[in-house]
Amino acid sequence: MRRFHDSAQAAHAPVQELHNGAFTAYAETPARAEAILRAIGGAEQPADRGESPILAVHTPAYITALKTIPALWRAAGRPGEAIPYAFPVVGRRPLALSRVDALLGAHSFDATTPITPETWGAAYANAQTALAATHAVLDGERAAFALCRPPGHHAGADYFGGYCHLNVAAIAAQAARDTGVDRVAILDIDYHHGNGTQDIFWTRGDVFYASVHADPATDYPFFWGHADECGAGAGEGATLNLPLPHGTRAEAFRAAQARALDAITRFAPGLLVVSFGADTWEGDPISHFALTTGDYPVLARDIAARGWPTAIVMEGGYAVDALGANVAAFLSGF
Ligand code: SP5
Ligand code: ZN
Repeated sequence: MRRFHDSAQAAHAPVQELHNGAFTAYAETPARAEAILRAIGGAEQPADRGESPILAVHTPAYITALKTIPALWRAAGRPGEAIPYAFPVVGRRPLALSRVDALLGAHSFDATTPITPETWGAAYANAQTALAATHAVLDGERAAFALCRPPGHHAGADYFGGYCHLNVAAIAAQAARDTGVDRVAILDIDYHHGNGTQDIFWTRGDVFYASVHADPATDYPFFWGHADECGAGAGEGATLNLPLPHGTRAEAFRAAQARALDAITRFAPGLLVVSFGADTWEGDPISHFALTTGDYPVLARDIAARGWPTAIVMEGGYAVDALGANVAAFLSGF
């Protein structure tokens, strides 16, 4: 399988995150990608397809914010990484404020995702990696892997959060649409619900979003991913959420994934994007499912058996010592 990664993605490397009321070591590290790269035996450098496929998903104001926040943060006299702390809760007027803290809050939904001077460049390279895998599939590969890092599925059209800045799965899906694929499906099997992906395609009937994830009643991102969220307008019925409880093992996860695949089969996509997170693994330090390394080829074979051209983008997975083996196991199923 062709696989893609750009070493420029490693430049985004925050040192700390706000977690349970205190700062702890940042879980989403460049070492994650290094471990995966070792296990899969390297990757191709992606071509540079420019900003337009990114702007097909994200708003210009948001992209400008990602680029300018680090300098504004410095200009405000702050050391270290830019971290939002005040948010315009639902229903506030959309004020065009320029104070860096207002800009941070207006373009994020949590305080766990620091912005550094290197973030934009790394996020840009990350998007190119997702696009490279997508175009490989559009050009005839049966499946291709984008070693994305940072992850993407928590990022919306105009907001970051959950370690994500650019929604690589959405950028991949939109690129396929813009290349003439009529219907694209996204299967999200990261431990967490992909709130950003859901939001981006919420009112669209041309991109189906199905997610198997930890119940947001107990788990981040809490405010999205409940079973009754099905899309709206032209997108009604094109979002499917399958929340599962702590302790979920392979049998229940596989059954939920089969439900998602059955719904995607009815949708009949021309291309599938898989948001793959290995944070469903039993030893993940921030998650509570119980999949084993040996379960990943089984899940992957169930997906591959449906026969859709498939672009796989990397999302979460924080047990760095096991991450390479888990990703290699999943890819082996294709
Ligand atoms: C893509 C993805 O998997 N994002 C996950 C975001 C989860 N954020 C909430 C949990 C934060 C846990 N932080 C642990 C810090 C350890 N030092
Ligand atoms: Zn996750």
